[in-house]
Amino acid sequence: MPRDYSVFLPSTARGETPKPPVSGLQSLGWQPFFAQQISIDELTQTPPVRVTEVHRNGLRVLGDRLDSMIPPRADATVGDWLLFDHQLPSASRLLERKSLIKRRAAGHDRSVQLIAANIDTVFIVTSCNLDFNLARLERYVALGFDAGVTPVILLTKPDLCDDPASYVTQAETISTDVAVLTLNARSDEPKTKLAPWCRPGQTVAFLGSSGVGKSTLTNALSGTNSAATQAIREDDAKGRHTTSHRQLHLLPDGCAVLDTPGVRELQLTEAEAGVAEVFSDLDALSLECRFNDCTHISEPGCAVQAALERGDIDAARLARWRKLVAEDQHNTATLAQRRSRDKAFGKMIKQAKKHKSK
Ligand SMILES: Nc1nc2c(ncn2[C@@H]2O[C@H](COP(=O)(O)OP(=O)(O)O)[C@@H](O)[C@H]2O)c(=O)[nH]1
Ligand SMILES: [Mg+2]
Ligand SMILES: [Zn+2]
Repeated sequence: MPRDYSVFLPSTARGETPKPPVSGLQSLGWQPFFAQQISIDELTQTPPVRVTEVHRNGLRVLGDRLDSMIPPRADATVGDWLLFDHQLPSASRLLERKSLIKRRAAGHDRSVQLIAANIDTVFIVTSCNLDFNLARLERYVALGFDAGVTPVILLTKPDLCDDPASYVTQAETISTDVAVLTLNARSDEPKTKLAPWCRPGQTVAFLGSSGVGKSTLTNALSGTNSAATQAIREDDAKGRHTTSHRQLHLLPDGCAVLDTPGVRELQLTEAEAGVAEVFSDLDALSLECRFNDCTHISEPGCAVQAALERGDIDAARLARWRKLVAEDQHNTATLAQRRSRDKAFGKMIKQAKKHKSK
């Protein structure tokens, strides 16, 4: 039976009268959450601008009749709001975020990489083919929950698949709080099927592997070809990276859409709450384990193992949960170590400078 998706929608989409398309700042995604952070004086002296493009050599910021490039800064990412300082653009104040999508940076450096800020809905995109992977979807959903964003799972390429419904059934096991939709990105379906989330003043993002149709979906929503797309390899369904930078596409009806390059490796860091939300049943069980640091492998009094033996939970899903928890804990701990090391180093430099100036 198809699920009733209206419960997942923002209140304005549940049959209330739609507001007319927005203008000015609102069409960039400006919301009361940001407005309440600034005074009228600030608003006139340092107008709000949104980071709409992130390039290696700078950030493009857009505001009400304002379009500028500012130097790159490590603390800002696409979707962020800044109070634009005309005299010294690099000193523009960063506004508090409504949501933040981040991951552990790829490679040996365990630092955090900011993916996008102030996103309302994240469309987690995969295809009805070899790209489909339950563990990866769970990872993305945990990331979305943890970021404070509404995750929605999109299954593309149903037109190239004999049995799209079987993918839907699998994806729906992830969480009862996440809508799952199939849609042909190359048709007119995206505009109608995604309309409930792509409302005026909203910001949505597409995340997923290369080749699943993120740029095609972006183009379908905007009605343009501003996002470059490319065919995938037929043998393993793998895509190639065509989208090289992160960019917010502003739609005429006042929704902002973020297309992202495919992410090869997505590791969670500081996402404990998000993982617990996806696996809320297992998380609740673990509270009943005798030891509070139970790893749920062979400890006596383990409520999770007991549930497994009774056949109440799925062994594969349990294994995926344990793997994600371990990964998140490991990355979070190394990140904390790194931060305290950096702090100690900063202190040492400060003291050395003080000493020198004496
Ligand atoms: N038949 C079909 N092709 C699709 C669909 N979605 C994407 N494609 C094709 O898949 C390829 C990769 O799409 P692209 O948007 O570049 O993927 P991205 O890497 O996620 O941005 C392109 O050739 C698209 O035309 C779909 O739903 N059906
Ligand atoms: Mg792309
Ligand atoms: Zn246990």
